[in-house]
Amino acid sequence: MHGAGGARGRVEGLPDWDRCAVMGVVNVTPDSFSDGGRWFDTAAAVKRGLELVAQGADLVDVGGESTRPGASRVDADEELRRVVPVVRGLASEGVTVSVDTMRAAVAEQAVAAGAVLVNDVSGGLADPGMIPAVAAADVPFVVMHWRGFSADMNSLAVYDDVVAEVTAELRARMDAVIDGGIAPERLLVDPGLGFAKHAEHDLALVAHLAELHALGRPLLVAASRKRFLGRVLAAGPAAAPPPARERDAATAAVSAIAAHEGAWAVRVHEVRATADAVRVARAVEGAR
Ligand code: PMM
Repeated sequence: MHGAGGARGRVEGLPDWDRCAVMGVVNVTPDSFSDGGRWFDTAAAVKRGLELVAQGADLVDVGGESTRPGASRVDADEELRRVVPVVRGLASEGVTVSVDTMRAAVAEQAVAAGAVLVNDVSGGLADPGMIPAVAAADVPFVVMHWRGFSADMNSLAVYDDVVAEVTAELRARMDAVIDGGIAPERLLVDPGLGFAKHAEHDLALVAHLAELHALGRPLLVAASRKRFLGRVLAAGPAAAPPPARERDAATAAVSAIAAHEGAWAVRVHEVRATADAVRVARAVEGAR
């Protein structure tokens, strides 16, 4: 029941898929670095979410604010307008929906509309109302490693030992979130690839995913189309990276690694190849 690196674990309040789960991404934003603009409309976003499920997504993560490095923040009303109808539309079709937001009000309304998981890239740091809101709603919560908003996260990418520091900072956030009233059984942890991290930091974290199992909670890994994959795929250190849309095969490679290392879920924009990758990892695990 586990990969090479340790237990996948269970999250109270979410289904158990007996393999690494696939979280498909629907960004309802005009500016997301990887798929922005294409789904910036409720009906199109719901259709996209259903397509991802048909391709093998186990859950769909709906977000209305770009966290691309350098991005400025969207206002709360606009985020609500983008996210809530899409959550409602997908939940009403029976989809397991998570909401990707740093705002308590968005989390609350998304849960009321049917979301069953709150994915806050700031781990509750961006909005002091978030932890009480999630505790009151009694839904699972993603604690992601985060050091600051997108506008200044590149300057925060300073580490002596990225794996040790991310683990320690995640542990501190978990403690704070549990002190704030969210049940430990409802927590997921996420190393936050690309958030206040350069390519070498992201690669080190992927290389040492199993060490994050020391945190004792299921692991979510979101490498999809990120800059570090662009760097890996570029022809040389000075060469331009391929555009985000050309990083899906590389994303699926990370999905296989993460599943093999016991990740609970991988979060991806294009589901098909990752759905295969997690099934291969499961079959290999079964053959041990
Ligand atoms: N990355 C992005 C958005 N949401 N959520 C979690 N839990 N972990 C991540 O690494 C993460 C996230 C940014 O990527 P996108 O703009 O491509 O969705």
